[in-house]
Amino acid sequence: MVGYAFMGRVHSQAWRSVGAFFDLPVAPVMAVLSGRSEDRTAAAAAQLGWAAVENDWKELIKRDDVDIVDVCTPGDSHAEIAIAALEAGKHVLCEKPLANTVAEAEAMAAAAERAAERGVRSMVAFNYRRVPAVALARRFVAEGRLGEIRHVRAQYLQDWIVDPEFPLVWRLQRDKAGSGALGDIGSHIVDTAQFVTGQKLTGVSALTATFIGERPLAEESAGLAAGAGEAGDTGTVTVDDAAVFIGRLSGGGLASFEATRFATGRKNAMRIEVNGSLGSLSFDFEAMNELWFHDHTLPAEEAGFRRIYVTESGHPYAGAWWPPGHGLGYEHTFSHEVKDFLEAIGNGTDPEPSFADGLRVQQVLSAVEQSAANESRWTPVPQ
Ligand code: SOE
Repeated sequence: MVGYAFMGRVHSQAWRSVGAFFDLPVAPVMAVLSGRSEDRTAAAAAQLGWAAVENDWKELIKRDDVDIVDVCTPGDSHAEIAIAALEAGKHVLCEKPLANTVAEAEAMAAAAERAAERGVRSMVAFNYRRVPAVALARRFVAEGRLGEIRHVRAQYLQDWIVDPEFPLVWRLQRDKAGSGALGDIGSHIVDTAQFVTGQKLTGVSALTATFIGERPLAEESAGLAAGAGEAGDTGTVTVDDAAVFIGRLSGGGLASFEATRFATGRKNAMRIEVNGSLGSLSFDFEAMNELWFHDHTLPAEEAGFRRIYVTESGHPYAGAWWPPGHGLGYEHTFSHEVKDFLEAIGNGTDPEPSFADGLRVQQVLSAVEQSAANESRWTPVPQ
């Protein structure tokens, strides 16, 4: 694994526990953790359960005891690390968004395609696909239970940077993160909308805003929280704080998206509602074990949204954990992600979402930025 901050910690938890809950064709061994700072990487490896440490990721991908590279760094290094690892014959799991630019994502998707010919697998870590309720939503749509999809309403609402004194962490710097709320959390709802409906976005019209332009400088951040810089020093926020956009789906339906870190009171409200000719689905990550379903084929007197508590053994992923009714949390989505990845490696299949899927999300993000820079002009997404 490269990187050990928030994503590195939650991925470590997944690698550590997945084998205890799922029957896997291959067993993960947590071999090496890589990070630039010698002390901090050693401390993280000891805490998270990695056997060895490399301070240069290039050394990590040379090692014979490494078969899989898990990229948990900020977006500015995804392309270089992932491509080098694939070329070295290592399977790659890469954090989202896949890259900071479409050009990087294209290079990564091309490297993944070349590697796949040699049986080397790659996957981008859109973990919310692996929330049991989201996977169940996908199942309902695929089974035709919703009929024709007319609307998708997707939101990702957080509030962790409302305070103007919150420091300029890497997620607020374009050179490191690529974009702001758009890439960090908007990418999740674009992927989730495309995954649940099985359709692609064909074009968008967008608005973005940066509400707080200057922030105190941060110490190097270990996740979302960060220490303050020298008193009084500030730096410029170079990304969006919020993005709102509409889009058309390949099946003809209409979609709307809102990604913001300024929705006071909303902590991790990743929400999606889908309306079809035969029914509707609604999900909110803040109640992640629930999926709401309206069956429009029922008599009007009986129909209405009802809550499905997605903890039954027949529900996606749920049966591997606790008896029905004992819900799951954020970390489980990552266990499901590495489980699916290891199964694909063991069974010799290509896992999803692929780097090509990651590239398609990147193309949507880029279209959103272009539209927002051109007074919301309608911007097609390359298909
Ligand atoms: C921060 O906005 C963040 O940690 C994202 O980077 C993650 O992808 C999301 O799961 C939670 O929020």
